[in-house]
Amino acid sequence: MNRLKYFLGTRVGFFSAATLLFWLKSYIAYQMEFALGVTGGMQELILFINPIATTVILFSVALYFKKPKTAYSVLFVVYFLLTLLLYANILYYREFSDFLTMGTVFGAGNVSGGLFASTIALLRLQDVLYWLDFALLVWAVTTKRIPIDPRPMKKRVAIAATTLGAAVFSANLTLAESDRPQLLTRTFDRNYIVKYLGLNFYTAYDAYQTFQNNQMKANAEESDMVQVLDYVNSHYAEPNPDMFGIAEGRNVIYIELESVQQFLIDYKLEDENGELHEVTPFLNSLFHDEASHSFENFFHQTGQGKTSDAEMLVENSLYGLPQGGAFTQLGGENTFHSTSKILENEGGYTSAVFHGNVGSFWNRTNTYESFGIDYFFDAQYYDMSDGRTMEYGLKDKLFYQESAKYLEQLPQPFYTKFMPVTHHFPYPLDEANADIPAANTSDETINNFFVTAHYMDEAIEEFFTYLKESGLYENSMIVLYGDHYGISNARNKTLAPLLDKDPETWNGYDNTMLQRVPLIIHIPGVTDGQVHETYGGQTDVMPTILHLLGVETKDYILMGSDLFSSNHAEMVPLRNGNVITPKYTILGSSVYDTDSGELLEDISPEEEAEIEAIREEANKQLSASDSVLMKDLLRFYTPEGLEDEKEMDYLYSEQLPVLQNEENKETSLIEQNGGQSTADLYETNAPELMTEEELAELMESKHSEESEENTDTSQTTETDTDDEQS
Ligand code: GP9
Ligand code: MN
Repeated sequence: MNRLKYFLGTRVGFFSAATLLFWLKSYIAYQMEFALGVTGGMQELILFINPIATTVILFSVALYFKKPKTAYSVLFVVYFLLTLLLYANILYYREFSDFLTMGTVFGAGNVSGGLFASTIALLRLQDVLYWLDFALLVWAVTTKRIPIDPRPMKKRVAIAATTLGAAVFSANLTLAESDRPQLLTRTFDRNYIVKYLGLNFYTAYDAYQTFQNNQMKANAEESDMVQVLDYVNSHYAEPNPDMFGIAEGRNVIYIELESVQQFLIDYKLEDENGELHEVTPFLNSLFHDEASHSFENFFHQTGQGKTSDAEMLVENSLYGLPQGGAFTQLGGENTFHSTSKILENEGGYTSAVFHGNVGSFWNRTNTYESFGIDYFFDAQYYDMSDGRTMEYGLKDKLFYQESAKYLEQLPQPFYTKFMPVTHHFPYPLDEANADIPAANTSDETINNFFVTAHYMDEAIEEFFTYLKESGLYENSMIVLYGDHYGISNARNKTLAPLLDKDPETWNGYDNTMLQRVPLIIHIPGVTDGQVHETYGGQTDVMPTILHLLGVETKDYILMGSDLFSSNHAEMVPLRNGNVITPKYTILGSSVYDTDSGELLEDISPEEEAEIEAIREEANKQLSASDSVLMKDLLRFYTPEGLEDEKEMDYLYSEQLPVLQNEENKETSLIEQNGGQSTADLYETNAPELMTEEELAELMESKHSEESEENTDTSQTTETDTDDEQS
């Protein structure tokens, strides 16, 4: 005991103890918090030793300081910063199953608003343990339980410690390279870097890569565009003559289905009494409507940019970046050939986005300007007062309702996008708005997911009713798409039983299949709509929609192709490099049969060649897209349709006066309506707009429904109806 105390009282001793503590803490976090996919003894060993090298190197910095107090303080600062890095990654990983990148961190200033609320939901009591060691060390030293070693440190001891760290690192790297060749040169998965070389190394490497990206843009040349053009031309799919132009001249209304996955379509949630609740009845009816072309094998292709990646994919047919958000990293600076610009130039469209959250979120204000979006109605245009908002912004029913007064002002034809936010992690909903019971799993996020999805569905139905009442409906094409998963992979095993799947056998294939999101192209008046089995992804939306509007796409730099074209390639690359075709689901080196979900083990040489060709094609597409964005290549290429592009001269504030001055303002709904607003045609049952008595009545009826459900289900509902009426 005395010996230990003596040892800890020396600088080397204290330094070693700190290293040991931080090493163990990192290892515990690896095991408890991250799904690193460790297989085999070698990987286990590498994982165990990988925190040592960087910890020793970084802590050794403290040893170079001669003054005792400074040396200990520097050690504490380094210890604190590394703990902060670890803990921030733990929180981020809990929701995103991924590590922080420079992109996400530096984008964080822009991604303000709701993130704070989400973070709170990710905190756990046991997290105190991640800070306990640090607190203990500081306490021991400040209370002199461990004395500060006053003897000056020899420089060669410090050098020896750094060298030791470096030696351990090269051993670590050698082991890693032998297990996973070209670890650092290939496009990798962030999980791999952490698994093999640790979180600290990963962070430094990521910073280095970010720096390189910046260099890349500076060095790009016009000739880089030639390669991209070659790929795009080879990939182009002619429009289907039966579909080309069927929606020509119509208004376009996009509705982003926040966090909606395809499994919600037609899903019925069973409550405790065995009663079934249709979660999204309106979307279901729309999905199967004769006026809808719907896609059941449609995948999101987003990366870390989530909703904003989906916007990039759908409106520019370009992928988000391999790391970070494209909106936040380059949305403000790059040149884009977006759908809004093309439609403005080729069809005289006015474009607008409606979103009940701050415009700085995902750097939207700047990015939309680059996209040439004429109007952006963000939080400043809505009543965001207490009780009307949730984590990420205005509640859906209020959002659509309040949007009507802006929508009717837009000159037609317009190209618009509505982005509701209520159905977003962590899916909190006030009782007054909850119309179906929550699911009953061990995970609150999953349970409430269904409740907010139902609310989102009701809100969309109300919006449709308004579109019909106001007369906008008949002359519009309404496109609904899921932006990305709402239940993260980390939660899927808990979700599995609700999908009649076995959590025990749940694997990467199952996770991938859950990346399906709905795509519904609703064209009022069409009667031969159907549910298409065609495989596609978000890159395919832009060429599909432009062709429906009668706009040729040959000259545009699009990564996807028209879903209705007979030449459409049914190959869906995901952002992480995995690929799905109707035949194969290729996840890294594992290949599954897409239909049966079976892992293919005896692959013939012919099949191998076929699979390799798919991989290559997907890679080509992703790198073509990456080079367009990272090198900002569209600045070197102006397609014919975009020659007379207009410059925007204002930034989304004071938009109403600008709207009043539009040259073609007589085409707006309100003008067509003789200056009479249609906003009061909007009907909503949003509880936030009820009188106190109405609200009390609503709550009472909810409670009586609940208690009825919990007691005898055979009771008639007549008494309840009476109660409602009284
Ligand atoms: C917030 C909304 C949500 O404005 O777009 O973004 P997400 O977290 O889903 O990317
Ligand atoms: Mn989203």
